[in-house]
Amino acid sequence: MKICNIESLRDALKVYFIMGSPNCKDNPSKVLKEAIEGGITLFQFREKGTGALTGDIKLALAKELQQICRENQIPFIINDDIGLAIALDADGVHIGQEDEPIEEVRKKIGSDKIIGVSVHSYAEAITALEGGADYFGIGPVFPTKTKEDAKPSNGTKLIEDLRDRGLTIPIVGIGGINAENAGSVIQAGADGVSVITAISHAPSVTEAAKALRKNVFEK
Ligand code: TZP
Ligand code: MG
Repeated sequence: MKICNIESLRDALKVYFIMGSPNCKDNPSKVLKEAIEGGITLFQFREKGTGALTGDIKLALAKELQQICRENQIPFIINDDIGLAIALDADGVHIGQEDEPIEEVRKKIGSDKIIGVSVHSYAEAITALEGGADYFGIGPVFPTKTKEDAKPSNGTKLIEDLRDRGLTIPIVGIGGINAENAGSVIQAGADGVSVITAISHAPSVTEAAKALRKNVFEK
């Protein structure tokens, strides 16, 4: 689904579901369909961690999940793997500080694609902004066990700081976010919340997505 302007991107980021096969207790396609039924607004394919698929099997899963997103008009973003994003004509990529510089990524994927960047400081935010980032991912807001090399959690401080300094770029919080604490992330100035386990490990994926959505939209 093509996102044409900053306000439609801001809306699409509200209930941002991230996963790959290592995060799923059930078949990833089933999990994604259930999450869509619960009202997620964007999906990021992040095939990382113990047991992550590679090569052709990763490609096949990415295609399958992208097709589900297409059928439901959900933007499909790929974590880190720029080559895969180009091969699949994904809607965008999400990169971290350890990935290729944003200027290089932009050259490769083109001006009409979304680039999200993980930032952990004001300085990183400015560099990403100058490089043409479309949105920031900020976290871990709360403690998380999902990302092996995650930095210590830092609450909503940086989100508030960037807003206080006048940055209007779309922002999503990440890390340990669930339906109970999502409202505080939005109140701090984020446009949306991105979650892995709060949805993928929930007893009911659909209900978890619904609860998250409710708390984001109510703030
Ligand atoms: N980046 C910072 S924290 C994190 C990532 C990818 C993991 C978020 O996972 P969860 O399960 O929602 O805490
Ligand atoms: Mg990365």
